[in-house]
Amino acid sequence: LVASMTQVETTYIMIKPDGVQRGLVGEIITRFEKKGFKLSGLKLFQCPQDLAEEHYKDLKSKPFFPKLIEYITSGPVVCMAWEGIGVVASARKLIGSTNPLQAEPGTIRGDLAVQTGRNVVHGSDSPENGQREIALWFKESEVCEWTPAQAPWLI
Ligand code: FUP
Repeated sequence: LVASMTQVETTYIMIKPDGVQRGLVGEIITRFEKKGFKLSGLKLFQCPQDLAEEHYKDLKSKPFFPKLIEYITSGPVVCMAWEGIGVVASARKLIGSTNPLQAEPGTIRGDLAVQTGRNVVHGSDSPENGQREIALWFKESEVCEWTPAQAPWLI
């Protein structure tokens, strides 16, 4: 009943360079697939400086901003768009707290990371930011509209 009151949304999820370097791509994608969300965009991508700065523009005044940009541009990231009922908030739960030492076991950061500055994955914090970030990281032609060829158990 709660789910039926919740909107189908899209969120931007990104496996950060440490997640790629550590070979965690499959593990992280699997968690979103198993939960029941639908992948609608996916690419490995070397992020340029200006895109990293635009993505994190709200954090521009923070002391850690230069290090954050250096980290995000340090190697390829995996850009993903995921769709589903309440996916924005649910993905944040699957990901866990920003500081991996405070993230609950069972979450991606709780299971796989130890440092805030190396927290392996990003997830949009609102449906509006989900739309903004997908438009920022993907060309329109890179996002697929498709229907799973099975009974719609999840939506
Ligand atoms: P989150 O939404 O969990 O990704 O967290 P924020 O938007 O608050 O922060 C974005 C990124 O900035 C984090 F993933 C890591 C980095 N960060 C730091 O490096 N130091 C901090 O104190 C806070 C955030």
